[in-house]
Amino acid sequence: MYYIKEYSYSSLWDKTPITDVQRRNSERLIPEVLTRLDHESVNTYLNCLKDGEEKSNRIRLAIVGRKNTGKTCLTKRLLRESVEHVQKTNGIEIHTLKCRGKVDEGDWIFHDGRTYENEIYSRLLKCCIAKSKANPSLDSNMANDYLSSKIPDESVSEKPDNEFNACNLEEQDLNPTTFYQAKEVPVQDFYDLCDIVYAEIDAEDTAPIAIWDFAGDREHFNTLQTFFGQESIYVVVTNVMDTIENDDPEYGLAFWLETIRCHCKLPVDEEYYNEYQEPPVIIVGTHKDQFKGNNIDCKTKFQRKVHEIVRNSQIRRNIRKMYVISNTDDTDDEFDILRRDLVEIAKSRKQWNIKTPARWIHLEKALFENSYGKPVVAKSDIAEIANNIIQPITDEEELERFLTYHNSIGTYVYFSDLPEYVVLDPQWLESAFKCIITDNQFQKDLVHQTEWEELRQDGRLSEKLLNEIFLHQEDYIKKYRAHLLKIMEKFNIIVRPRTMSDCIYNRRNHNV
Ligand SMILES: Nc1nc2c(ncn2[C@@H]2O[C@H](COP(=O)(O)OP(=O)(O)OP(=O)(O)O)[C@@H](O)[C@H]2O)c(=O)[nH]1
Ligand SMILES: [Mg+2]
Repeated sequence: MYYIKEYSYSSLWDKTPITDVQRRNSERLIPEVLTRLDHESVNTYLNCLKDGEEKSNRIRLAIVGRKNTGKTCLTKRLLRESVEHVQKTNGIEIHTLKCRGKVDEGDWIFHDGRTYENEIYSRLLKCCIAKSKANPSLDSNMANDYLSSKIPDESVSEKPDNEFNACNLEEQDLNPTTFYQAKEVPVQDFYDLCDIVYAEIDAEDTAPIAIWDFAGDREHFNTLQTFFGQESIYVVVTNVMDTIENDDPEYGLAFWLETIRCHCKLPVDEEYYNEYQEPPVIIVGTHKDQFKGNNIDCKTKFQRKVHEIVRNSQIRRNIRKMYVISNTDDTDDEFDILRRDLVEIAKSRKQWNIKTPARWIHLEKALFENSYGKPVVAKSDIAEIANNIIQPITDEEELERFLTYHNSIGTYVYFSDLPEYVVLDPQWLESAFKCIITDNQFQKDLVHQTEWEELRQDGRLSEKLLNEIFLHQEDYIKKYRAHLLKIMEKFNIIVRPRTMSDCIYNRRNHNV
């Protein structure tokens, strides 16, 4: 490893637009110790990674309900996007990094083009600010300990590759005394801090909002349940007119509420003591513009009908609020009410303000940088990456907690009982499911007509047909075939009969 001497900072510093940092500093967002970008700044950063914490306030909205009810339109209205030319959703559309909720007032802030990388830097910067404010006089002993632990073993003569050679940085002095006196710090940490100090941060406390817009078609229903979880706030969308006149008992509002209840059931004791049950559910009746009568009438009739539907179900304790809206006619003010309420609901939850280690953000950053866009990574590779970050995570249990937590908030898909792989991109998993569970893909293939017929008629998915389906997939789906099938079995999307080894049954007994 190579190290950078303190005086080298200034030459790098000259190349960067210092005025930006000074401006932010004058706004008192970033403590001076960080903006100096010197030895102490790096130490603050390292201390932050060692024992800093992040308030993990993330709001995840799951927009569900039967098809054509206006889920995508609602998503777009919430995001202040146009509802013209809205297309039927095919699977799930995940909207992240587009908006945040102000913690105090509940108003939403909209971002234009913030990347995942910017977001990670911004989160790290917030942790560093919190850390340096909590501990203005830096603990130099801790910093020295850290630096000593980074001094390379003198017995190792071969120097590893250095990606920063091009910057003409000084090579390390192997004498530990000179090393500390020269106040050297590892070059990577310094570059990390440069990126972080320039990150955008909100002046107020905000929480990122992710919106998952689900397809309402029956064909997608089996696979989409895989993405239901306790952490989401469920927004169940229904057409006001259909609900008031005759809620479809098979696939209408009652069906969706019952699905949420089944998937997200809490242990009995928690249910018993809480007035409200988790997860929160709000019901949004759309197409208010088609109701013949005034708004109050529409609301009253809708609420009465919903009460009737949930009267005998436990789900009534999950329902926090009901709204009637028009995606086409209402002004943005109507949606502002909904936006603020959603932040309020998020704030009322038990998991609001829980803290996670700042080093977890660094691992997220490392996974992003090391996966090169791969949607799936073996858990063993993740363990390796976690072992090699600035503040390594070597404890298997901590890595497990990191992955389980990120599964729960929807960053990655990871199941402890299928621990081989981690899906870094949930949208990829949903696309991969579609290669099997889809209405009309591949069905023109006459070669396997008999197998397709069997699948349509009695849900039998032969190994031969499965091979054919995967043959047409991209390498990244082919490669993880076994893992994909295991996930589908876990969620009963497909069932392998015990008595037959040569076939897999799809649970659905009609078209896939
Ligand atoms: N008049 C009126 N039309 C609406 C309203 N909301 C949605 N629509 C229309 O209903 C149709 C379906 O809207 P989407 O938002 O695509 O419905 P969806 O629930 O996302 O449908 P799937 O993706 O198939 O599940 C579109 O033609 C919209 O323009 C509303 O409040 N009033
Ligand atoms: Mg849609």
